[in-house]
Amino acid sequence: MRVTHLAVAAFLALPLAATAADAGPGPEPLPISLTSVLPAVASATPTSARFRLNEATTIAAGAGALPVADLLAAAWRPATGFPLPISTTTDTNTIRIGLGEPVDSEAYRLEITEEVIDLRASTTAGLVNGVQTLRQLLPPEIESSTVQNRQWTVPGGLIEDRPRFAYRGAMLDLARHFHTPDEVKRYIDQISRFKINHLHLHLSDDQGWRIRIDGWPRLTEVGGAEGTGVRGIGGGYLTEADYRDITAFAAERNVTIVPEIDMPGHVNAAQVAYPELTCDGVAPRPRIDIRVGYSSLCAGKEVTYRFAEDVIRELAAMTPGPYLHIGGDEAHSTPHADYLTFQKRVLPLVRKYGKIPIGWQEIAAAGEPGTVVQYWNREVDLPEHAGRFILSPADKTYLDMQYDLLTPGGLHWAGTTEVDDAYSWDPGRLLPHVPEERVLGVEAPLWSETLRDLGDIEFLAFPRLVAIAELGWSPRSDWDSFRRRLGTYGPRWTRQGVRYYSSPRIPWS
Ligand code: TNX
Repeated sequence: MRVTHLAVAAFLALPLAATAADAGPGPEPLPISLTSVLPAVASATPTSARFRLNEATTIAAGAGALPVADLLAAAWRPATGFPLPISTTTDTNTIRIGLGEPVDSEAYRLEITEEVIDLRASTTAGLVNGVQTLRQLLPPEIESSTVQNRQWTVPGGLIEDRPRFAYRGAMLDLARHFHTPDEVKRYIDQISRFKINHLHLHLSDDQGWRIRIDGWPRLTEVGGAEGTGVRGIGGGYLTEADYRDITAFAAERNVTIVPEIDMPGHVNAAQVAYPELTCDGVAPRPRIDIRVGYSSLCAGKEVTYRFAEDVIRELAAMTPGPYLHIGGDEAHSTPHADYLTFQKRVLPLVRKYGKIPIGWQEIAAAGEPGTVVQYWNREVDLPEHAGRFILSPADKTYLDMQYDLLTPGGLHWAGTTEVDDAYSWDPGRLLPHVPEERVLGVEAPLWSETLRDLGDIEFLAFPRLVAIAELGWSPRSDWDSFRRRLGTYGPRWTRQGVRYYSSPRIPWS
């Protein structure tokens, strides 16, 4: 579904002011080619060859490539109606998928001739990346769930591609509003198409606790009950089985789940469930408003560290990925000395259970080596020595910022963010004292204070998340090229029923 700016303005009966960037119809959308892929590929050499997909096309999967072959077949069978059997023998009229050459762990090489499509990578992650590229080389009708009567032609040539940054992330806040496992999976499927390879799940906050912890069952019995969440609409939680199902679904798409438990602030829901986690032992009232900075764990009580260790141990045990995020943001009611005491004890616990700690930028003050720092706000102090970074500048990457003051949903405390704002920055140069080598990558967080359903998520994420994906993946950025390529993606979202924001800055086809 396409929700236009005009429709919103008409609904509000407001005049729609034209801005300079809206001017004119803009450039023509591009035809599908090796250079129309999102995010832009590192190198493409088109030829005039065409591979024609038909009834007899097969997929030949080499050793270890079967799950990736399945992913491609499942994506292409519904709209083509072709059987696309998966075999191990190679022939002509075949899509060959195999582990081999390109050495960079996420790189791939995709060659398309009249006779074969040949996809190679040294890891399954690289193969998944290649499949996501290949999917964009068939027309938008390929996204239909029913058979489309048409020719299926893949443009020929060679793509050699690899990422600029290893970490390309999205974040979804399940605490302010719970999103069901099916919604989370649908989001994973959508983001993985743009080679986003991490999904950070914000699992706890003042308004709710969304992951079952066996040793502390009231966290979800109380903190995940009906009536939790902003305005009391958005209860629910993930069981361990739900969480494992989500991580497995994500892994098939080369997406690593990064779980976050926010501490020592943003803990009101935990304290409602377990009043011993407050300094005075008195249960606070449940909160359904959107204020921040009022709750804190008690750095001087031993139960605090038993709680933190139990949660970290259980969460680490269910998480296959290397990272565990422990929040650390906006702890305005934690005295600074207590904040440092707390983090110096808790960050090593993440290591003890085999994970690399990540924290919001405030955590850099703890000076704990090996902690990945997630930058989000230029108003918050950042010590120069801090190690590796994930970049989430709020005024560029926060998907919950409104596009403009007329678009529905979202907040605007960091300003409004149109698609070109999200695209116009360089992760290698954002922080003057942080050279590109220390940037692990980028992440686009989506906070859920104003979100209800999947449509709300999609409207704020798309198309801006694609801008962040391209900054994270592609070797260089080019707004004019990006907006033209993005314009051709609209019909794909429409076919999938994705509710995207039809930005006036983009020449949609
Ligand atoms: C800031 S960013 C927060 C969140 C809010 C968000 C709303 C950060 C580390 N903390 O608690 O949900 O703004 O945009």
